[in-house]
Amino acid sequence: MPKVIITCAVTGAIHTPSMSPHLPVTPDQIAESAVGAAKAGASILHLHARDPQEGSPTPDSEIFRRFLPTISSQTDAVINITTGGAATMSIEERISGPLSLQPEMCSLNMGSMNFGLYPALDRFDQWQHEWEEPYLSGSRDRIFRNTFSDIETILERLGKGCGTRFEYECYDVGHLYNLAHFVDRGLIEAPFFVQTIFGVLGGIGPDTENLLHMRRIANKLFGDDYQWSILAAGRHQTSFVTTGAINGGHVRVGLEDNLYLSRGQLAESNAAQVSKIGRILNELSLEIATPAETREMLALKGASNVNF
Ligand code: KMH
Ligand code: ZN
Repeated sequence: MPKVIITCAVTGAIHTPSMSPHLPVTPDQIAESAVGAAKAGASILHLHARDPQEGSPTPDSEIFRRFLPTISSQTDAVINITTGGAATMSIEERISGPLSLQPEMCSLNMGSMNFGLYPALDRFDQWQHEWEEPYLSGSRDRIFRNTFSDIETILERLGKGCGTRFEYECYDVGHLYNLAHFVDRGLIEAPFFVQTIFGVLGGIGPDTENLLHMRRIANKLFGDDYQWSILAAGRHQTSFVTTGAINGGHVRVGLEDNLYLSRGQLAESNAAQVSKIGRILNELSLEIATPAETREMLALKGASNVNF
C-alpha cells in the first residue's frame, strides 16, 4: 500500500473565534499549532492567516510572514497556502499573499459555488467580535467565486510563474470535470493532488456513496495521474477520511474543517486530530508519509525554493 499523506488545515476561514477557544488566531498561535500538527505526523500544513486582534480572515502577506518562518524553521512539513482565502475577498486579494510568498503548494478551488456558513448561527449566540455574526449570516447571499478565468489566472501566475503546485479542491463531481478540462488543455500536469471535499453546504453531501462516486469518476478521468485526498466537514471528518484511506486515499484533518475531536469534545489542538487519524491509520496497517516522501509523490519544488 502507498503511504498516506496527512494534511492538517490549521485555522481556515470557516470557523470564528467564538466557536472554540482552541482555534488558532494570532501568528504565534498559528505557528505553535502548525508545528504541533507537523510533529504529530502531518506532512502538509494548509494555512490561512487571521487578523491578530479580531480573528477575521486576512489575505495580508505580512501577517503570513509573521508565522511562516517559525514553522519552516521548526519543521520540514510542506507549507500550503490558501488561494481560497475567504469568500468575502476578491481574487486579487486572495492571490496577493501566495504570489509574494511563492510556497511549494497552494489550494486551488475548482468551481464557483454557494458556501453556507450560516447554519452555525443556530449553535452559537455569544460573539466575541462584531464581524462574526454578519460574516456567517452573509454567507446566505455570497458566492465563493472561482471562475474558469480565475482558475486559469492562478495556474498561470502562481503555477507557471512561481513553480507552485496545487491542492485541487473539488467540492462536487462537476469540479472533477473542471479539473479534467484544465488537464486536457495542458495547464495541469501529473502528478496532481486532488482534494475531494464532502459536507460543505453548497457542495456534495456527506454520504459514503458520494465518496466512492467521486473516487470512481476521478479514476476514470485521471487514471494514475493523480493522488487522491479526502476531507469532510464537521462530524463527518473521521469517518470520511478513514473510509478514504481504506480506499487508497490521503487524508486531511484540522480545525479549519472540524472543531471537534469526538462527539461533544472540542479538539484542544490540531495535533490532537492529527494524532487521532495517525492512530487509526496505524491500526489499519497504513504507513504515514514523511515530508520528503510527500514532496516526491507530488513532485514539489522543495522548501528552499520559496520566498519567506
Ligand atoms: N475550507 C475548505 C473546505 C481554501 O483554502 O482554498 C476548503 C479550503 C479552501 O481549504
Ligand atoms: Zn483552506
